[in-house]
Amino acid sequence: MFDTLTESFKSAINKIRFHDDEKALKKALSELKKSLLKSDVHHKVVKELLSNVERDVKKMGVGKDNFLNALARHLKDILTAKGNQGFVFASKPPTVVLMTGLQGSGKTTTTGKFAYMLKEQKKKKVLIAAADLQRLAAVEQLRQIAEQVGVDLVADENAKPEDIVKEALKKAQDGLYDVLLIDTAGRLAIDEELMEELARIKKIANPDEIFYVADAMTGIDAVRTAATFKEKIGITGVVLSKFDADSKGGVALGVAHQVGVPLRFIGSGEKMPDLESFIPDRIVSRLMGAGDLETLIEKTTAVIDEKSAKKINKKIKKGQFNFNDFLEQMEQMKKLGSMKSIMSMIPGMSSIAKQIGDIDLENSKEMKQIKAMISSMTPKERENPDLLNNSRKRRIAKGAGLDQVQVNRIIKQFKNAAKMAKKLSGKNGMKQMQEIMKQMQGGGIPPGLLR
Ligand SMILES: Nc1nc2c(ncn2[C@@H]2O[C@H](COP(=O)(O)OP(=O)(O)O)[C@@H](O)[C@H]2O)c(=O)[nH]1
Ligand SMILES: [Mg+2]
Repeated sequence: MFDTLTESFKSAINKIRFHDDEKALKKALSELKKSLLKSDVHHKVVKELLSNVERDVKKMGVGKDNFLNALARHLKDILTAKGNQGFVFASKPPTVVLMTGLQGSGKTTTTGKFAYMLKEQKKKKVLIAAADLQRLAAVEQLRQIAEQVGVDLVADENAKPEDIVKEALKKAQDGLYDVLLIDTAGRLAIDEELMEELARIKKIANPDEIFYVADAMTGIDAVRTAATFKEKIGITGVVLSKFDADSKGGVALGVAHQVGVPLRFIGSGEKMPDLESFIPDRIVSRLMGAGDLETLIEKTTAVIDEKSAKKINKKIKKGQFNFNDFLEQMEQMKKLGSMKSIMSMIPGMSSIAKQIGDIDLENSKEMKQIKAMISSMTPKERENPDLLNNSRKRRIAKGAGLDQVQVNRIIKQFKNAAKMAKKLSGKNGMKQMQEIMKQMQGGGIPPGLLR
């Protein structure tokens, strides 16, 4: 998610040794400054961050630990604004959330992502209200999203937004919903009419949270419009959408400090699982190359149930991992979001995440081939990969529309992966894994250091 920034932090950190002189510090700071500015972090934010770091390090003595600690501390300060972090539930349900933003910023998509996260990870009962009645297509879009996620929707193309909100509030209360998400209309630019409609809806809904969805691709404009919404409507959080398309990432670093409202979530793709909470502590850890295992664990425990994970583990250990297990694992992986975002949360893996780009588990050519191959197998063959002799492979290749070389290659890869997994699941497996990571990290920071 912050590939470029993480790289430049690492490089600056490596300029400082355990005990060093002020010249080394100057060099590291100037390198940081250059790359932060290049990443579109606002120049005032950069200046404040770096002068704070410089002051503290000089006070404590130039050295790697002092530099790391000062950088981590002041980064966290910059990323933090007064207000809630992550998704916060009202003390009395339903928690009412108003989604605001300009047209095309990603309000409707983000509404769906919230519903997905709340339902899948937090096991909450969610209701969505379609209060965008500017365009008929908007209601239909939300209807499809609600259906896809599997949550209830209040919508009526012929009603007024205010009436929809009233109806939704009543339904949320009567139906004992945990959360009500209200999707509103946006316009191409900020105007009186938009603000008046939002003010009316706000008055009726009396929301616990007002999120402003800003398009990360609009760069500095995202910050400016968020500030205007804060002033005119009063927002409690910012969501930066389309962060996957913004390779620089600096807006995310400056927005909380500049607007004075916490950045709460980041949208990292078009699909429903592509939403990440922005928790300053964790982001600092990630920026400094130490990964974000907490978020990863949160995501995986919500999606992967413990029982089946244990079952799979046992099979792997015994060398019995088969094609059915593989398909099941792939289904679960899909729920975690994009491969790139998962990788970037693992300590030391951020640079690799950058290299692998985005593997689309559903649509990549390889995945399609593997799925076609498995679906051409008999149940017995799926259970026992060792059954696959040449005549069976020929039959499978024909059924899947692949040639035999492709089938052989996939089976070989599968067997290698199963072998590797078996090795890693053994007694010294964790140690081996850590060794591999340490080598890949190449001078990075041990994850524990920042806490
Ligand atoms: N790549 C990417 N696209 C997004 C993201 N969020 C929204 N979009 C796309 O942006 C476009 C506008 O989104 P929409 O939710 O309809 O915006 P709205 O007008 O504010 O409701 C759609 O094509 C979405 O698929 C994101 O995080 N990443
Ligand atoms: Mg919309």
